[in-house]
Amino acid sequence: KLAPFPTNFLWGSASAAYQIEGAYQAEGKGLSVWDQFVRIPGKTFKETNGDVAVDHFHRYREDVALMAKAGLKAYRFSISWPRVLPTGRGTVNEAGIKFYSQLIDELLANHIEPIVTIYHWDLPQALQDEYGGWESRQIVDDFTAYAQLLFERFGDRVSHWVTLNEQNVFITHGYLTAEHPPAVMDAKRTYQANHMANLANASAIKLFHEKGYQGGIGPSFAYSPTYALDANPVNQVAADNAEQLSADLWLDVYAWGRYPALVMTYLKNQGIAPEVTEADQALLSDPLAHPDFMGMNYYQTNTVTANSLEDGVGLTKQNTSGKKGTSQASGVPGAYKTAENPYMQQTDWDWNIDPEGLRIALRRIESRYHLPVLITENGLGAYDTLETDGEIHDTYRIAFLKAHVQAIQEAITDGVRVIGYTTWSFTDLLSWTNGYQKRYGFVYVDRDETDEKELNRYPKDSFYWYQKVIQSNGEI
Ligand code: BGP
Repeated sequence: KLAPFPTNFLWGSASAAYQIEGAYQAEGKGLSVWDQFVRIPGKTFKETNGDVAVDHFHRYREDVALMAKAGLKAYRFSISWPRVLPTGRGTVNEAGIKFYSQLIDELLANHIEPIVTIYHWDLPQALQDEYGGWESRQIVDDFTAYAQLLFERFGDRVSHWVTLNEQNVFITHGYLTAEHPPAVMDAKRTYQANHMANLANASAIKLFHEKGYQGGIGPSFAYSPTYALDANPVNQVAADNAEQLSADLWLDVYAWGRYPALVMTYLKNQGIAPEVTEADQALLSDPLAHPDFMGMNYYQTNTVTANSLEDGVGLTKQNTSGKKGTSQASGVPGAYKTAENPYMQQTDWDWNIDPEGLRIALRRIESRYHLPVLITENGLGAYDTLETDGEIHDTYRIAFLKAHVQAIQEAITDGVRVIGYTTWSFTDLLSWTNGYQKRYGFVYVDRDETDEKELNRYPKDSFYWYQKVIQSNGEI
């Protein structure tokens, strides 16, 4: 028999500033690295960008009204760092503060709890230009000061804070595969920038705890658990390699403040290990710098086999075309490479559909780190069709979410403390490298520039399904 969802379970949805707000130069906002990156020809899918996005900056009241209609208990959104601090530090843009303050008030007035992400990838361009952004130690102080500003201005009304969204993604895509800004491909710089991000995360969490702000704080990690393709022992070693290199390398540092030993040995052997000073280690190990919950974004699992050191498969970019079957294997030579799992189906972007993997991810975080989990993202990116009557029959999304809600309930029954589930996403929004065609929302947003209904909102069938799930506290 399945255990019920806790009565205060945070049923919600999520978004990120750059992907929804638009108004990229409005009311004193500074530019972010994404505002700049999308202007480099050929850098993004079909040259789309977030200049207008879904215009949430001007339509937030309408969006919150829809959230209230859906019955959301929580809404996770991010604050644009350059909207509140246009040059990254120093002078505060009060108009930016006012926007988020009004958004928070609007949510609370509708009994929706704000979950605030401090950093969802839109670094102020000024900090990138001034000292190289995440590669410099200066970022640790600047990020902490930025976080403190938010705690001071909004801390009385916000009780869940997410420090960094998917550090594992923004660092590896920014410095290893060059899919995100600053589009570097250099392993040594990757792990150095990653170390700075670890320090920034720890420093902001420590400050939050030291100052005694209400509520809890934690990072959000993009977790894709790994399976070995089969019982061949060499594939089991490959799966262990992948799990350590793609999960423990981040999660162990967040929860315990130490880098996994085998990963450090591997990075040292390759000459790409970060430099960890004694002061760094002291900060990372400080219990005050450890999270109150683990935020987890879950989309899929990976299945791997062994990968030779000499002719091994290396990193490859993702399928950003939306043409099923166009992705290739990727991996780390000498460690692992991805393989097709015969038990799974894929989305049009070749992401594995695996609800059981969510249960596995939840169980592993609870049993390894003894932390409650806030599922900060999960959802299905798909093509949707707006019918002439304004309806969207996204049965595939309902099926996907149903299976994942069931997996969460199974994990709760297993004993995992899951505190909430904010699906990706509430409205449709910009997918960083896939443009607007890959849709995740409960609410369809018309992005057709040729028609006067552009940017109009339409609840999809999944909107009404989720409304019932929330009303019944988890009946799918
Ligand atoms: C996560 C990000 C989100 C969102 C989501 C979907 O990695 O935190 O911002 O974009 O993935 O990914 P995509 O847009 O590539 O389909």
